[in-house]
Amino acid sequence: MANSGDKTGWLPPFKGFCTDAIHAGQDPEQWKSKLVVPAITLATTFKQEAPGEHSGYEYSRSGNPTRTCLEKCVAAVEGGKHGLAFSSGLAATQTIINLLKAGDHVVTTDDVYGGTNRYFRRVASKFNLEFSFVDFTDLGNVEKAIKSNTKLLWVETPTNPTMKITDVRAVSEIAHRHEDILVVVDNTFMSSYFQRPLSLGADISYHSATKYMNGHTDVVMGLIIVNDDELRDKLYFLQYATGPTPSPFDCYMANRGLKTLALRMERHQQNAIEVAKFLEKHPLVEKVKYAGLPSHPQYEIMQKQATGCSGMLCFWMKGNLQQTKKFLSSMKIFILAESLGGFDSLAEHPAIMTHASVPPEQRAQLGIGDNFVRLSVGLEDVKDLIEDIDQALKIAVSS
Ligand code: P1T
Repeated sequence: MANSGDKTGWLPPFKGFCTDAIHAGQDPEQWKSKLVVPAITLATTFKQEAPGEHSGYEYSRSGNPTRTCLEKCVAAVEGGKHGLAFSSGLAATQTIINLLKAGDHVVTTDDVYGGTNRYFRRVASKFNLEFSFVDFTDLGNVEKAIKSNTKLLWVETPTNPTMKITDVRAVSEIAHRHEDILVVVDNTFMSSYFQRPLSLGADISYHSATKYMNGHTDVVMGLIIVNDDELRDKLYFLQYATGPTPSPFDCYMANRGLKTLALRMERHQQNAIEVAKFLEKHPLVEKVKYAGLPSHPQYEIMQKQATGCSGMLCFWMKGNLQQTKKFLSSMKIFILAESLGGFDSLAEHPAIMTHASVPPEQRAQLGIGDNFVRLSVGLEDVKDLIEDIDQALKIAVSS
């Protein structure tokens, strides 16, 4: 992934992943006082020498030095040209959807994050945008769903919460047979470390950086990475014109989180494999889905397009709603909470929590039922995590 060298300092250098995560966009020479870590630039506005003559920064909605450091670093670790940071994942979603116009059609993975589903169905559709929710594991469904007004394919892979995998190369190839269909990949569950959708043919890579990219359960943020200059300019214009920008403090925190992304992801994966294998053998567990194990139905695709797998997994308990609730509230290390991708292990009940807004019939079709649990395996000692799950399962079934 070589690049010819960029004199403006905007393009990332594309060195090794950890080198980029630590150095891209962070050059001390950009600061008068040669700062080794970026300043948190709180100023909302910047002095101009004469009207229209400025340092490159005018007003913090249109650009902020701390945000620039993060955006350069994000572009580098994702192997892309341009990064854009937003005040939440959904703010980034909204900005992408704002590329469209009334009458346009979007084909989306059926099993997307509940908030994405809600935004598509209950907000964006009010503006006469049309959404088709289809199962992308069957490429025939994608081909069939494309119509003359289709302008965007929204791919979440792995999906939240049932961990379905989409073949990003194949879907991009189908979309790009049409002149004007963009492919967006929600890369939240994988992070830039394990999956780089732009290199697989997607047009836009997207993250809820609230999760792995920041990784410390203390920032809500969205990220978009693109290679195409024109697309970057359109997204930047929408960001500037509608205002969903992150605070300089959050940019500082997310930029700092990226420094350890590789180390964190390796450990998330290592722990999750152990937890998934333990659950697979557990007599109180009906089924486990972890995309890094051969038992996953799309394991082969995962092997082709990703270099590893994160800490996300889901399973179906042998039990009813009461027992599943009991399991979740009996854990002592896993915290019962929404969100994922932080250092701390979290567990949740998607049907009641993150995916409550998905229509019940769609939830039932996807398998998001009473006994369905999602885990975000964190960075603790895996032995403790396994013991925690085991004791909670035993309490639950005896309740
Ligand atoms: O929460 P926010 O930063 O706005 O990101 C939305 C979002 C987008 N895409 C995926 C795959 C997500 O998982 C999320 C947020 N998800 C949760 C809060 C959750 O617990 O699943």
